[in-house]
Amino acid sequence: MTTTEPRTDTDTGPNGDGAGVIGSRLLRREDPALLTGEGRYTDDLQIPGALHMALVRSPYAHARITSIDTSEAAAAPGVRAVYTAADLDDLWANPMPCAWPVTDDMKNPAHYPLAQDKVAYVGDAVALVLAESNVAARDAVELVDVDYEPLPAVIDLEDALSDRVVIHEDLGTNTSYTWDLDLDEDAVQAAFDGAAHTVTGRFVQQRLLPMAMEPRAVACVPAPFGGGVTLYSATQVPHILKVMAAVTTGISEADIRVVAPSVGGGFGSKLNVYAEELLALGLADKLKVPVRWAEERGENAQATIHGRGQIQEIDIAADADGKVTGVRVRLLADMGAYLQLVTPGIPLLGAFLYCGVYDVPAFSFTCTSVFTTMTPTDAYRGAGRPEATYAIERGMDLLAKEVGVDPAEIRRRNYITKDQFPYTAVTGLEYDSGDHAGAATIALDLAKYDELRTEQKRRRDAGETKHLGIGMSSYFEMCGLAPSRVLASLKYSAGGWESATVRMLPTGKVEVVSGATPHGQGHETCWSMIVAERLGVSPDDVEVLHSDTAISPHGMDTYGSRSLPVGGVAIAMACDRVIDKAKQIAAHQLEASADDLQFSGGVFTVAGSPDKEMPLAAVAFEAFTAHDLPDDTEPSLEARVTYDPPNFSWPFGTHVCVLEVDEETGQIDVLDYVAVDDCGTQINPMIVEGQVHGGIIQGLAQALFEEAVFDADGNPQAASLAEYLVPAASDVPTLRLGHSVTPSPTNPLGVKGVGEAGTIGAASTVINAVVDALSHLGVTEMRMPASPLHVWQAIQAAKDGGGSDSVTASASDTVSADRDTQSDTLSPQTQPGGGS
Ligand code: MCN
Repeated sequence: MTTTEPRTDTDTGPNGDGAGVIGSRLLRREDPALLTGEGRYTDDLQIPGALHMALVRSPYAHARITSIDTSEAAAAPGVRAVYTAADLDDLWANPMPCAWPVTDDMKNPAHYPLAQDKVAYVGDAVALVLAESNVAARDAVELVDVDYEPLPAVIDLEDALSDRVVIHEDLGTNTSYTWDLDLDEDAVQAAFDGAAHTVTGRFVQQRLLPMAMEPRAVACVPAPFGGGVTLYSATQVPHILKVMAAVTTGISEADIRVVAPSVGGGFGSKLNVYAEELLALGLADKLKVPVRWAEERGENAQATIHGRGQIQEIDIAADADGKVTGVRVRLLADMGAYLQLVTPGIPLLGAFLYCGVYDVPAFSFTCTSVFTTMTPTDAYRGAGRPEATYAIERGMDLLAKEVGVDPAEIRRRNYITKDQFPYTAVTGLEYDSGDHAGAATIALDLAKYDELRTEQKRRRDAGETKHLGIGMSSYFEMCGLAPSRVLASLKYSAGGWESATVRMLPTGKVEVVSGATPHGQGHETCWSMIVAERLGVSPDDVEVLHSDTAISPHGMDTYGSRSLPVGGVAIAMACDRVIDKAKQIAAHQLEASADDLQFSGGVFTVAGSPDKEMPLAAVAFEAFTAHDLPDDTEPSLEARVTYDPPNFSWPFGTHVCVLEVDEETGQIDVLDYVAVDDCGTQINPMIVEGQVHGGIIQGLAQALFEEAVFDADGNPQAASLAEYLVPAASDVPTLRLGHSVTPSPTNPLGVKGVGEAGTIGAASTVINAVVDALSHLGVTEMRMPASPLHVWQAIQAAKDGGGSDSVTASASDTVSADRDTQSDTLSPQTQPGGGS
């Protein structure tokens, strides 16, 4: 099925008997509570007697701690205790976890929740206060007297690589690892030797601040009489957190219960194990008193992980027709000061996508990662894949220019064709299904591409100074983040499976326990729809339980757009097992052979005996009373499935952005944005569209607005929402969505994930449009964010004859913005759309 127009909300809903629920636009059952302020977030929990924790954070990017005097803070009103690292040695069985040692010789500095002798970024915690109120704790932080011996900051990746200043002296170097995709380098060399065309791009993925609506929060409550500790956290990963907290603190895993109450977004940043979680847990357990902490927005900017942070170099070789024959990629990745949970693995997640959606026969990839004196980086929506897509999609535009064909045409010549699927890529991964040319055609038609090119020419011929730019990108998402064996080959420490239990209750209602952990994605709605469709019940009769390790003990949580293609599929499989067992019970009750039973609309019927039928609800009641079950049948009707998928799933699509650039001011106006995404079978198209909307805005934000700027001393320059420009609704265009549906052949629902798709496609689409708008002026590159100042600088450089390459972002551009850049970043009114 292919739709060329955005869907409307008038599509049919569920028909009441289960069939047709999947694919309907059921309103999200989560929303009434969230929209009326009834969400129960960690910081909303009423916990009598809890002590409030506040952290003393380093104002230096790099310094030796020479002394800490806590006496004045300890004597302040309401303060119960002040601790430094030395006071808390006995809380830790191990340093903070990094679960992705990507190479055997990867360098990983010991990282403890409080810095011991040195600080390595602004915001690194050196001491903590426990007090009777949050205000008392935060006031007392000001009274802790820390003496530092400042050391030089390292904020430029190439400077870091040179080891001019070694941040973790015991490691002897700032390089954490070099990782290669071990492919046929000779084939790559041959491709470049024989190429009719080659292009090279050098791109900077600036650091971004994840800005969830709810900052992080944690509350730890010890049970009386030694019954363990409950750790409430605004986390995406309660199950992973539980294991890692046990490993770090040495508290028995059986004594830790982790609950993620309502979580106000995460975008990857809450896929982590943070110092504050471990400190609150360790102290609550030690002192036998509840301990809580809630992050302030400024702390969010400093102490929650940052996203992106890479310098990319990509070379593309092509034959005379522009058919790509080889791709070579070199990455320099910014780890920040320490390795957090999956920091080192993020560039690897992109490694497999630098050939994009194209049929590329030769590929090489190498990544070197370095420590810097900035906040650690880690997963941020897309995690490696938006970066990879950016490089290849900017590269394809460069190639189009080099070959002298339209950007849409160069892509058409290179797409993996529909009949090549399943397609084994040069990396060895198998792409399940796709129709890239089809998605591109829908997108270009929706955008009215040919008419836009005519209008662009008209403006140029007329000498107008508001230039029209048309950009496109095609992408793969690579989601699911499984199977476990592939993760093992990448040295990821965990598996890629997901767990689900489906339980029929005596009244015919259904209880589902999911290991996935929603934080805005609408899982409760979608899981109820899958169960309704499978079991023939109403979605309203399905209760979904999740995000509490006492209720859902098994799980791998939510990230990597995995919840549906892994967790949702596990639910469907568990439903099927419930039906299998129910069939035996129904056959017994109906005195028929199970082979003669059919199940449809929630009712078992006997072939050839129209009067014999038994609803699933009645079977559930029989399974509960157990008065008359077949021999050797256990009472109860439930099934648990742990599903480890055989492959990643490969959603894909094409985005088109149309914008106007004012040559005189550098101001950009986005006029139109079209996205065609294909995530296989859509469980709930309205939720899919919401995911795509949010994802696109995050990619567009990277392209036009956001940058975590640091000065030369490593001081963050954009640490609040007044300085860090998250786009407001008024800054973004209406998004026009189309879609195609190419089911995945590797799972019974035919689904692929969608949570990151929008972000993966958007930044390159927007920047391609900006460069396209200005290409006739000689602009060939544009650093992100394409703020009015950066755009204006690129135009001036091109006019001066230097080509815009002279203002192409370099490592130092990203991390040590000069005064002009800073003031640009700091002035909302200079931003596209006026900022907000
Ligand atoms: N869905 C569907 N049909 C499909 C694909 C997905 O109906 N073919 C639905 C799913 O059932 C689910 C939602 O779309 O309700 C997203 O599904 P999926 O792609 O499996 O992604 P996850 O649920 O695993 O969510 C993770 C993904 C990631 S990695 C980030 S980052 C992200 C995102 O989701 N962060 C988010 N979306 C977010 N949305 C909100 N509101 N907040 C965040 O922090």
